Amino acid sequence: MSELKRVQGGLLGLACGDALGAPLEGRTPAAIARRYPDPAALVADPPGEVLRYTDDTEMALGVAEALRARGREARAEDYARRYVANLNVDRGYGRGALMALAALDQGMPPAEAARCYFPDGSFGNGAAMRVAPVGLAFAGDPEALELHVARSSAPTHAHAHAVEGARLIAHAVAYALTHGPFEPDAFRAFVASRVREPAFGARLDDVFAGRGLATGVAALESVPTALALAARYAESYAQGVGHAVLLGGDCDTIAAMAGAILGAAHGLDAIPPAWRGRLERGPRGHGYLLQAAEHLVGANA
Ligand code: R7I
Ligand code: MG
Ligand code: MG
Repeated sequence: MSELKRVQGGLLGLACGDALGAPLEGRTPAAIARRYPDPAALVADPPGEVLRYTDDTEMALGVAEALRARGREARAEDYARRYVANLNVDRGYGRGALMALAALDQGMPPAEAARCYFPDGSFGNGAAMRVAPVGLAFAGDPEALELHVARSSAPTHAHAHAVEGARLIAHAVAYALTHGPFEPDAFRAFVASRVREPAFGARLDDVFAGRGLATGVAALESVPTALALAARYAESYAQGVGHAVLLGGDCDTIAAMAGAILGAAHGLDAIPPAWRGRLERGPRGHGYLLQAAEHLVGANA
């Protein structure tokens, strides 16, 4: 399979997970199970004629656009400019993120803006939910990947947990792009080898052993869950993303993160047509996402 198909799978995989989870965000698994007992039900009857993405995809597009414009020269200020320019409050941002974006818009430097609402920096999953383009662009260059995880996170997320979540998702996406369909145990070992924050190591031990899939908006909760689902359903994009959506809670984001990983592993054509066919059209919809993926191939030059 071509690299382009995998990169497109990563970006569209993120957007489809986000848009499928969005109408069910905040619900309990039991409430969701009444309509959707399994992923097959989500394929047969997606939640909406049009699947509209949220802040997760809108900000991921910002990351992709900064990379398209500046390549490996992209700085925190370049990422910040895109996030601010793209902001559409209808897409449901976190409240700390909204405050940081307002401060950036007023000209506050990224490092300050990221602490203007939560003084220790947000521990939300906002840096992780949007980071996939960094993993896609720098899959063969872990040093550049780390640098651009830091730069793309900086404008809104200063907390060590938020950045660690973004690091792990970016590395996982890069692994999927490089390896294609992967062995669950090899993927788990790779992710564990990238951990820096002990709290994440402990959480990953739990979820990789099948204990307690947390669904909260904290990076420490939702990032390990997305990684565990990507491992457990390594053989199928639809199963992994479907099960992420069925979890409820912050399921748009968990499905976006798992979707980016499994989409990069299996490629664009593994996304069920019932999902991709309903993804919103329009100037920044389906076609624009495909185009953004094309520009990511080679953004690392
Ligand atoms: O991280 P962020 O961009 O939010 C992303 C989430 C995803 O689920 C999206 O789909 C969207 O729904 O929002 O936005 P933040 O506001 O930085 O963090 C998200 C939430 O985490 C905050 O609104 C808080 O509820 C919580 N949070 C904190 N609470 C107390 N103290 C994050 N950091 C803190 C903190 O330091
Ligand atoms: Mg969202
Ligand atoms: Mg969310």
